[in-house]
Amino acid sequence: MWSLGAPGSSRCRHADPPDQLDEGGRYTFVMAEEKSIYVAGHTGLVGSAILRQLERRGRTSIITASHRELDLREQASVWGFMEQTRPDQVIVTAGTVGGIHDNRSRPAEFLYDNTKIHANVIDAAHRVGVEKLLYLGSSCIYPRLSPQPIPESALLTGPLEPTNEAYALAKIAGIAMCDTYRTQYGCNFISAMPTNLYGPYDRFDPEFGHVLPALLRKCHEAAQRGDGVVEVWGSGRAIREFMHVDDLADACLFLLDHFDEPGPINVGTGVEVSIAELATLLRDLICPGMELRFDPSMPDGTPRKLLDSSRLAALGWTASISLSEGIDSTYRWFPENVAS
Ligand code: GFB
Repeated sequence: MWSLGAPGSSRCRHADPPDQLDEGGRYTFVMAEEKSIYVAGHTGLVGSAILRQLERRGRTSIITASHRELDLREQASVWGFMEQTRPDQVIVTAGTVGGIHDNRSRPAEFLYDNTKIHANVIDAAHRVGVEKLLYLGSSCIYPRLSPQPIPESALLTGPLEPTNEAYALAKIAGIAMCDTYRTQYGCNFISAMPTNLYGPYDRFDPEFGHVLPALLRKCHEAAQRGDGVVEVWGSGRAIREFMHVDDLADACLFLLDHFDEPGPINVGTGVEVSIAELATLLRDLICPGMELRFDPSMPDGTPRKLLDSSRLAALGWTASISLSEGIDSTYRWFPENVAS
């Protein structure tokens, strides 16, 4: 069955604390109906971080469904689920995701799964009258050679990066769905474009994960083996901007409250590093002294990808977790939760 509420609780409403006196000098309670929220993709890197943020803020009316309970690619199942649960708000984090090698190995699945999931969830949200929906895209929606930092206005102004074109096309279709449902039906559906993410519940897979979790694992295994070499793909010159997923989750809840416009809004840190610098940071923390060996037969992907997040900053939100802090806490989380 679907899960309606925080673990162990049923879907519930809560009251604000006493905040005024009645005529007889007694406190009265102003009942504030808590909005229910469906987090699509709650077991993944982003979805699980959003659940943690919601719970931290005392939200209890949280709706989730595991992949086994609900295949979001199945339209009828998604309609049935939305009819039954009728959330007030939805955050769409679900999808087929992976690093550069996974993207170029399974482009058909990346395009098919993601277009179906996004279309089904967004359309069903409209049908049951969801008040607010936040759709999460990716910085790879922008053209390969965008101006840096990349403004939201760069969307659809040039060719995409070939290694993640299928994923980017699905994500662009998701943004267009939010915008067309807003135009035609008046839905308050918004889209946020996060930069490269990392943190707990990432995919720490050396072959199919994104660079940060993949290299973290490779460094960890090199330290355990003690053989002295960590393989780094590409030239090491590609430049990326990394954000800890807890910062992204905080930004998502901020946007739910403060952003109501069409088109994407960027969510980045403004700080960029080369892949060689990232590999060095990880090596020095996890397996100091070991050799980083670059493999130029693997692709670099987009040469540089730094988001212009000034619109978000103007609304009042900026990231707070530095890359070294974020890597440190992720590596403290990793051994108990993944490596074992
Ligand atoms: O994170 P990543 O896989 O994806 O790779 P993108 C980033 C850079 O790290 C590339 C290099 O230049 C890789 O060649 N790299 C070095 C490695 N060593 C490794 C390694 O061991 N594993 C991996 N994966 N990379 C993604 C898209 O692009 O961006 C996704 O593929 C998504 O779809 C995400 O949009 C935001 O940053 O190139």
